[in-house]
Amino acid sequence: MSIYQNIIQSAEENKKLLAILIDPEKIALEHVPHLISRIKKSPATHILVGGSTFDGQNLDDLISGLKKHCDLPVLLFPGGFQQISAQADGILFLSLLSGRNPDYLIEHQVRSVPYLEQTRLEVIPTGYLLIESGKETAVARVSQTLPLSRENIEYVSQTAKAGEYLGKKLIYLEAGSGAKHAVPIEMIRRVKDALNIPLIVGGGIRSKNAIEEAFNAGADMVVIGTAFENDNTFFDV
Ligand code: 1GP
Repeated sequence: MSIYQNIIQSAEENKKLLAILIDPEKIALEHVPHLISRIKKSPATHILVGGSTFDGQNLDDLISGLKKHCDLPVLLFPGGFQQISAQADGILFLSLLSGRNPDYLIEHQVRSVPYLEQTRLEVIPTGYLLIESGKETAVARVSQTLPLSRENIEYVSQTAKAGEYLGKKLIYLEAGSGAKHAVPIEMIRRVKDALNIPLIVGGGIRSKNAIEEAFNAGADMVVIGTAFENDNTFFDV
């Protein structure tokens, strides 16, 4: 079964998915085995790898290290076309639909094609929506785009639906790594209601309670980066 089919099936069966995001700039290769031992003790179902400012150096080594010690699917979550590795299982092929910068809507995607064609990565078209979160995030800074207002849920919902109509297979509501405020619960609920494709939510989620709330509102997958980065025992009971 493909990674995407598995996400669809889980969404249909209301089995919630949890992804741990690894920012390659924040992990030294020698720490990968320890990191993996912690991930294995967590409820994670997927590993995402990527970052807004990462230049792609040593990405192959990092991902083969992860794959060597762990069976979870590894998905690239690229901040740019340099972040492609054939060692991963798939790629969230992101288009920043909340922004109006053509570089992040299509240019990076075009430039990634020669790299992607040398891999067997499962490519999952993903509409990526940056939501205002109380402070400027790396995604906004690097992409030079404005996030969508937290107040205008209708517009966020319309943007997500436009992504679905454009053929995206997933929608990712992103508050940004280390966000002050996570995506509002009511926004998750309304976007989920509007969509017929699975919904990923991430950014600024720092507690198990917040994970549960996002799931209950309709997130099919929640992404945890900073909270696990800061405390590898985050998921321990
Ligand atoms: C960022 O959604 C992810 O792209 C995770 O964010 O680091 O705040 O958990 P955090």
